Amino acid sequence: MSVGRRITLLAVGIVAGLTAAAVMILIMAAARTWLGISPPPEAVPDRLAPTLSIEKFFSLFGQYGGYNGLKQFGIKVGISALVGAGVLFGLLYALVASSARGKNAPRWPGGVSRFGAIFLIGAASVLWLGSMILLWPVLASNFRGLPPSQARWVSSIALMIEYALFGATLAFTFHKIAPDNVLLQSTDGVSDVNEKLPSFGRTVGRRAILATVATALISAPSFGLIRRLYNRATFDYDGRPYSGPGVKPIAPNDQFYTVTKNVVDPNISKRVWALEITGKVDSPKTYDFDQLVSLGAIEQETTLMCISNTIGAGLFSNAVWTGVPMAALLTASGVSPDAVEVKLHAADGYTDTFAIEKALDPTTMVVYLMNGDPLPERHGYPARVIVPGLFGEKNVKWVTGIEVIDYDGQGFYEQQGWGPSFVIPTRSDIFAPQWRRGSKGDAFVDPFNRNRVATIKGRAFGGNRGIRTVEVSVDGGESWNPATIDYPGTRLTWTFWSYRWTPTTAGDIVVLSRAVDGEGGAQSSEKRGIVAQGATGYHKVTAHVL
Ligand SMILES: Nc1nc2c(c(=O)[nH]1)N[C@H]1C(S)=C(S)[C@@H](COP(=O)(O)O)O[C@H]1N2
Ligand SMILES: [Mo]
Repeated sequence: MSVGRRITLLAVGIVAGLTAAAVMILIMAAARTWLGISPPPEAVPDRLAPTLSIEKFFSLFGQYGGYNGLKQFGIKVGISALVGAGVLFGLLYALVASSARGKNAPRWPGGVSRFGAIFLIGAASVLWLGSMILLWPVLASNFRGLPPSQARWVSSIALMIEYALFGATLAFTFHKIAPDNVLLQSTDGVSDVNEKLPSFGRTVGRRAILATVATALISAPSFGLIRRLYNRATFDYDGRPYSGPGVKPIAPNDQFYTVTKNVVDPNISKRVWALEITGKVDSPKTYDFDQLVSLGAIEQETTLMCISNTIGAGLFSNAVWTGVPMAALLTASGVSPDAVEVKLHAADGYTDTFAIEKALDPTTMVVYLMNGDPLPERHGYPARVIVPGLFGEKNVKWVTGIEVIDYDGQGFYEQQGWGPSFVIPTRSDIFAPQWRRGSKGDAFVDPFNRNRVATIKGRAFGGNRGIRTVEVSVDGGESWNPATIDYPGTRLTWTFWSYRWTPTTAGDIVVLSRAVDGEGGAQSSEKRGIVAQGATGYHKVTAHVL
């Protein structure tokens, strides 16, 4: 075969590969949009994220502009990889199909050479099996809310269909552009020398252009779907704090702090959503939404805080939740005496674990209302777990499964090395007047005036131990004065406090607070970062007194 023709056939392979990639991407985008099936560009990062160490995780944040930058990068790499796979398999297929065996093999419908087809079926099967093994833990996710046992099947079959369509489109397109009379022409060397084959380049060229146009047409709706998903992406609300002088004891739903691992959060359909109780129980059960609601409605005010909340920051909010105690669900299924923990599964593939004793505690709930309204999508619609006293990550949103396990399991973040304790240490901080975080620490924005009274306000939180007292120091921690409790909250919530201060000397003065929790435990003064068990230490804010 002449070099020119060989190159042309490779080019045909690339065109066919790109067409196949376009079809696969369209199917994946549609399956994600309407069926909530996570495509590999989303599933692979979800699978790998928990395997990173905390240090690696944070250094990647630094490299790619934070969690959001990293998420965007991951998706871009994923989509490029799909296109790259198109090019790679297109080239491989061109080599296989134009090899002596490929050309001489019997034909399948569409003129597909059996040898080529066997190659593609083999490659697709290997890729599918590889994907099943690699992605196994996240195949149980379904962003429309199918419970894990069903989601695993649906994800596996979807992957198989996606890969099969890719292979079929590739082979079909390749042979449409370079059909047998063209492909076989070059076997006898004679016609090769016999270079009166303007038709080869021209026919192939014309068909390749048609295939390229078809690829563009197939890609157009994918762009539309991907843009739609992108518009729902979490970039503008992941890591959103609730802080500043305006914070209220009960955070409005649309201002409650938000943290999510996802690029695009689940949009769950109540009709497909279900909650499975499985594992070490006598009788596994599945509840649909109405069945869950019919189990009862207990209201419980509870404060949530992210483990990544630095002292003074706002990944921290309080709401009134309504739902069912998890104990009711567990005892209805009969917990085995071997039970050690519950492992929670969510529609986004997120998992987390805590001790069975904690799961049976009457304050641990599966909730479906937040401040009286259905849970907002980003806070876990239609149902989430509330587990007072443990960091936010254990409060699994979009919950679809409660698995009782007889070992010490590790969830999404614990695998990275967070913990092992997720008990929220007692803390207190200042939210008013407005302060700003700078390189030299936190400082009030506006100066204070000597001999004029000012009100310092803050919050204190003792996990599920409540808050007994709060004290404020206006001399850098030398002496402490009791603060007034403005909103006591409950044992499961934060407390709001205030302190009226009349500065008497000019200069820079450090204001601090400290709390004692409801069990008499004093807030630790030891300065500790968020890694790996949450921050401790006093909140210090510098006041400039004129
Ligand atoms: N399914 C699921 N649940 C999740 C998360 C998640 O990414 N997926 N993030 C966790 C983390 S780290 C925190 S801090 C809280 C935040 O809950 P919020 O956004 O309702 O404030 O949800 C937790 N539950
Ligand atoms: Mo978190």
